[in-house]
Amino acid sequence: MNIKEKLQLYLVMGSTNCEQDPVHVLQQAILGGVSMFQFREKGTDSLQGEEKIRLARQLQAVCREYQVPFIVNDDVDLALFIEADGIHIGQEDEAIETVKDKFAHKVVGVSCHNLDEAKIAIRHGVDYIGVGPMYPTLTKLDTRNVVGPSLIKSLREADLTIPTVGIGGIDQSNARAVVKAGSNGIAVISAISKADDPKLAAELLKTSLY
Ligand code: TZP
Ligand code: MG
Repeated sequence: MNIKEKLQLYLVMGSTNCEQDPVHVLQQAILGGVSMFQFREKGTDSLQGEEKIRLARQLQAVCREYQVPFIVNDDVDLALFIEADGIHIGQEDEAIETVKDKFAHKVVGVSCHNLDEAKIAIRHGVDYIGVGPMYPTLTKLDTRNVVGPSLIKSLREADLTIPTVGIGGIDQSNARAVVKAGSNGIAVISAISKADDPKLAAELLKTSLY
């Protein structure tokens, strides 16, 4: 898998982010150019237990149909149980070492908010890092301070070549700045999940990158 290419347009989403059926949103988004997907089922009213597993499997099936990598956020047990293509963890989640062991031949991504976190993630051999928030966002309430595209620029200036995706408040108007700073792509939630036409939203985001 060429992870740098897959990171170009990374959709992150769970049921609570959607105003339409998540399966429909994902399918349309992939038709519009989404190249990687992360199932992130979080927040009040998020699905639990069997319902969460059922939705995960439905979304995974869509990803398989279009050969889009299906990554699970945080939930190591779910990712292993349904044999996801990988796992994405934050700094407060399970330790990178143990996650790397459990996902030896799968994709492991880690959220980083500064150079030191990025260096540690790289030392542990992660496949990619998510860097953010790029811009203010209302989608995740417990975000760190906005770091902006300049953190990605600093990372590249420090010769960190790890596949990198920016996240947080990214839309058509600011996506290009993230890639220009040296990111391999953008990760979005609301810019696609809340769009009336997720296919068009994905197309416009993709064309806004270069
Ligand atoms: N991590 C940092 S910001 C963020 C996450 C999950 C939320 C991104 O959502 P949006 O709607 O693309 O700003
Ligand atoms: Mg997390």
